[in-house]
Amino acid sequence: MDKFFHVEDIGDLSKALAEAKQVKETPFAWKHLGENKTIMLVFFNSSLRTRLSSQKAALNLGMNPVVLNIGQDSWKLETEMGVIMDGDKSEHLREAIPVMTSYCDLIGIRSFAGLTDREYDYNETVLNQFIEFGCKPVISLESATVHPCQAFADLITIEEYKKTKRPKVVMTWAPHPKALPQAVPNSFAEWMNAADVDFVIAQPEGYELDPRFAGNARIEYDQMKALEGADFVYAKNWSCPGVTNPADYGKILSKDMGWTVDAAHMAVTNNAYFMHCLPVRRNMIVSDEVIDAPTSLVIPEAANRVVSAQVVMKRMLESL
Ligand code: AN0
Ligand code: CP
Repeated sequence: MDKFFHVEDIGDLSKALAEAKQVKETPFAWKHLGENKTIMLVFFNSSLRTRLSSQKAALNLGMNPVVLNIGQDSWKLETEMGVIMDGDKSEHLREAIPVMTSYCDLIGIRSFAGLTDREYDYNETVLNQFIEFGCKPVISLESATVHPCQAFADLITIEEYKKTKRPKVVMTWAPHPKALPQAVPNSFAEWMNAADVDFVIAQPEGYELDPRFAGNARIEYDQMKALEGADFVYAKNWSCPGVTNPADYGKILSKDMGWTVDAAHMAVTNNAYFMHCLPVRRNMIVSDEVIDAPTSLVIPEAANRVVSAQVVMKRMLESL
């Protein structure tokens, strides 16, 4: 395994879930694998869970994690090719990438979408430079369009808590004061489409995800109707993906607080579990009552980030 961006990179999902279960039960059983190996975790943006869970996963495998916060600990990096570097950026990714990969065996990158240029973001311009100019296996720790470590942890959580063989999983858009990337909903949709679940996306009009990720998922514009009989409610805000109107890419089209997941929304479900990747804005995305209820899975979901990261790193170490 030399990259982890999309669901197909992990191969057979039932095998991956069985491996996740083993890793969770015996996290230190592969401590020899990472001996004298280093993973570089490069952050262009803030993180709590990804930063900590990736370090913990690496340590469980006996590997040394090295974390770099670009622009804070390092020089500010230029990411565009062909520009005259007369601004505040002292170094180009073209040099920084091969330098960083010369110091490690695996590399993970967090680099959010800029949300201004759809083509630049959807071509994964920054992440792909790590493939082109680096020479080590690359993990997306949320890049412009995907957050696969999150989606894998979400699937592990659903597998652990599901009460029926094929649960109904509803991903619902919810309001947020700032424009957020589409990486989390893109990956969640991609992974749910590949998993054995009944998957529905509830969203206001204009928020249609890129077809590469939405696939054949059922889209419902009436949130209450979508939530009826749901076993899992996965809330997330995302900005306009610009599918129907490219000029709206990255914009906020709605702040409708009627979409905040509250007790009235949960009442029409099949006593559903509530999920969110975190960080979450309380009483914007979800009411206190719902996130504090015993049916809220946000903490076990975050804890499973160690498991998903460890399976991915383990597979990469095994194929070095
Ligand atoms: C980011 C996002 O929505 O992509 C990170 C989520 C894991 N969220 C925020 O910036 C609040
Ligand atoms: N869910 C998630 O990736 O959280 P962080 O942004 O804190 O890493």
